[in-house]
Amino acid sequence: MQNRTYTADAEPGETVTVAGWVHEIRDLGGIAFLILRDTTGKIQIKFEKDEMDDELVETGLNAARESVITATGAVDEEPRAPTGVELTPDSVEVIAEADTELPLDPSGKVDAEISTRLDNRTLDLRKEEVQAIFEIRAEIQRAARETFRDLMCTEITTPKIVATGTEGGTELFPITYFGEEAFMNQSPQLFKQLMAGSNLERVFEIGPIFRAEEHNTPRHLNEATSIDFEGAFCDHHEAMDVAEAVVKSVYEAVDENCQSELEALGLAEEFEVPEGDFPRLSYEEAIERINATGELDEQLVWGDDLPTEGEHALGQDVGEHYFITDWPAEIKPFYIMDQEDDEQLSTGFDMMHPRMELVSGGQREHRYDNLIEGFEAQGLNPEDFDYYTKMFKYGMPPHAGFGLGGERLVMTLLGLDNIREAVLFPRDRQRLSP
Ligand code: ATP
Ligand code: AMO
Repeated sequence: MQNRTYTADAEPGETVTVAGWVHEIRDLGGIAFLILRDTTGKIQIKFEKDEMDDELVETGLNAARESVITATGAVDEEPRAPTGVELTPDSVEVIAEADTELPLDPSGKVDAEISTRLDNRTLDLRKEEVQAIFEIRAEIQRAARETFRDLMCTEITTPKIVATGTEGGTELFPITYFGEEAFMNQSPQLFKQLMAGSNLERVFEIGPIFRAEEHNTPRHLNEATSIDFEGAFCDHHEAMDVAEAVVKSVYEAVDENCQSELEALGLAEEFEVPEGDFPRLSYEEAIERINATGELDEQLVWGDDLPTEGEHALGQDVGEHYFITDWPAEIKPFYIMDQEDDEQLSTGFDMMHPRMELVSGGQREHRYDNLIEGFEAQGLNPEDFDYYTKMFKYGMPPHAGFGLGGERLVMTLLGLDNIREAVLFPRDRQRLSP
């Protein structure tokens, strides 16, 4: 819209046209105020009934809440106005009228259930604190991209419709692809590895992953955003360094560039950028510490995956981001390399937030024969992965990488209770639209 001024840019002494939604109307009798809201904030529009054209007053004050309007007039300083300035209109135009009955209250005075909010995301995102989550999410992705670029990585986009899965057969969404069976991709794993073997060497991707998780939890989605890294000539220690650098840079960027959003969420005081190196515990140490907390009914033994309560107990114990390294090889996928001096141990690692797992990664098996054996050991037919395995015969360097859950990063950074808060239109067992 030409000549439009954002409310945050409306300076005293100017005559401007603002455009946005009717947030609130306060009619005090002789004087009334319409609060107009746009993406940058709000502005008070003053109607002095005796001094203004009746039609103008009527147009402004009869507009239903959440209608879209424009108003043109002089901006003046006004200490009593919420933002210290107000606009006295010469004209007001209703551009799109809103129903008087709304499915949820964007002013936030009346709470709504999460399902009502997700069904009406447009209205939900008119709330300052919900808008703030998505402004911060965008900043997180921007900062992650910048850090990867600083670390010499090239951003890639890999296919989401694929012929084979990699992260366990039960969690695939099958689709029909011109009469053939295909799947929605669970992870860019194989493609990013193929690019680590190309001259790109160091790559990253921020893109969707699809997982047919049957269970309904506050930290699983059926469509999530994965922040993936893969680097040639990297080992698992270097991949952990990259994961740590990315997570820290994201916290720093939010701290530096999102203070008003943190304030809208009531987090400005408590928000902290992680300091110091993230501790790196071995799997063995992790299970010992979990057992020592006495929080689990049954003691964990070597080879067990960490149950959710175990992750919580350890998270409380450690109290900051940390890595778990030296996992048993048998519970890590085929593409993770075993340790050279002990085949029982893998080079796989997880990065944990005290509340949950954020990252999985490791050094990859780049030796052709070992890779084929790994497929067979996991019950996969290596021939189905020929497009991948054959590239390991043409000069595949050692490489390592990780996948970082984008929504879990937003969720843990902001202390959100439910991962769905961090997605515009979440996909879960119950939810396929909007
Ligand atoms: P009139 O001026 O026609 O007699 P009124 O008596 O309703 O109308 P005021 O007494 O000026 O209006 O104000 C009513 C209330 O609105 C008061 O509490 C006053 O502090 C507040 N108020 C007045 N002008 C502004 C303004 N520009 N911004 C915010 N609050 C205002
Ligand atoms: P993994 O399966 O552990 O590893 O996934 C990596 C990270 O992605 C996030 N994540 C999810 N977030 C929300 N809902 C889900 N259903 C979901 N599934 C995963 C988590 C998890 O830590 N290919 C490997 C990564 C690698 O080795 O590079 C992989 O996909 O935060």
